[in-house]
Amino acid sequence: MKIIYSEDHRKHFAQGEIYGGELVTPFERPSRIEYILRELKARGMTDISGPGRLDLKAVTRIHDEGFVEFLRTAWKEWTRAGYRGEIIATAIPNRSLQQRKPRLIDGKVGYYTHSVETAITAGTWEAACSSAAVALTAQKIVANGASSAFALCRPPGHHAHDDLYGGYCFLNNAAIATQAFRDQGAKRVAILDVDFHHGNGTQDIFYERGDVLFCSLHGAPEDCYPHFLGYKGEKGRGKGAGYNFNYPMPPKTGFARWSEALADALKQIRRYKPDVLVVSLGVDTFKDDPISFFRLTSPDFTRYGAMIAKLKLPTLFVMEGGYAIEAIGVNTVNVLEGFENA
Ligand code: SP5
Ligand code: ZN
Repeated sequence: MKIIYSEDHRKHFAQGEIYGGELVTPFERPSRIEYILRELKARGMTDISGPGRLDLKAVTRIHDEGFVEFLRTAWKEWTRAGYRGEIIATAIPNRSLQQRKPRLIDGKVGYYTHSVETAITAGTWEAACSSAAVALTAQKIVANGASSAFALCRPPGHHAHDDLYGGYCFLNNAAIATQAFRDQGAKRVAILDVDFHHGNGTQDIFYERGDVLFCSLHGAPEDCYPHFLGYKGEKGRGKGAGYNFNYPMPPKTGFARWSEALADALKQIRRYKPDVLVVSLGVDTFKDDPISFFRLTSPDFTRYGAMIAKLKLPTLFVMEGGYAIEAIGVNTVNVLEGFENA
């Protein structure tokens, strides 16, 4: 399996994440990628190359132009305002407030985010662009006929909406790659999101579209982030009605229940007859993940990689979350090996 990776992910390294009222070292940190790379190499998956140049047009097929311009210029405006810390939203236009983009940078930050744990730093834009480029380069490999490819993206993407960042995500890499498949001739694309968290951004982006099927397995919104989307009853709207499947599950869910949900999602995907599959691959379903509550073990990741392979679809894996750093490499590569060896 070809693997695409860019060193530029390191340009995004926030010093602080708001967690339990404290500023802590972010769970989503550069070393995550180093652990995955090390494990890939240890297992002989060494067909690793860098991304091509990012075509911003592929990004604005999914994201709002004002949002992209905000991400590009936010750090400059923030420092020009005299601030010395990282960019963290304070006021957000919640219920009953105007949805209008203000002039002041502080207002723009709130306007374009949904979660304040995620800080923007000097290098965030460049890192987010490199992550999207990684996804698009791997996408092209699959579009050109490879049976699979792995986009080792960082920062992750599935919490990013067309005009909102948050949940450690800025550009929605999986959505951008999905749209690229469509623009290059795929009639239907299925997205399987196995990250512990609901893929709220991806769901919202494709919610009214019938040409993209979205299935997400995740912690129930009653009990965890992103709190405000991911219920079972969200089934799509308009042309998208019937093309959105959520599988929210409670604390302590282990592989028995989780894999039943996966089997159902795979059934929906098979029924949809997509030309290609995009997997939003987060391994924060692991039992020791510090911010999640599922109970998957390392061998379970191999097992479900093999289940996904049974679809026999061209498959693009896009890296999302996973914060049990010492195990992130083993768990991620287990999925890829389980898929390849099936
Ligand atoms: C890509 C991805 O996995 N993003 C996750 C973003 C989660 N951000 C909020 C973290 C809050 C964690 N709260 C855990 C409570 C445990 N007591
Ligand atoms: Zn996650």
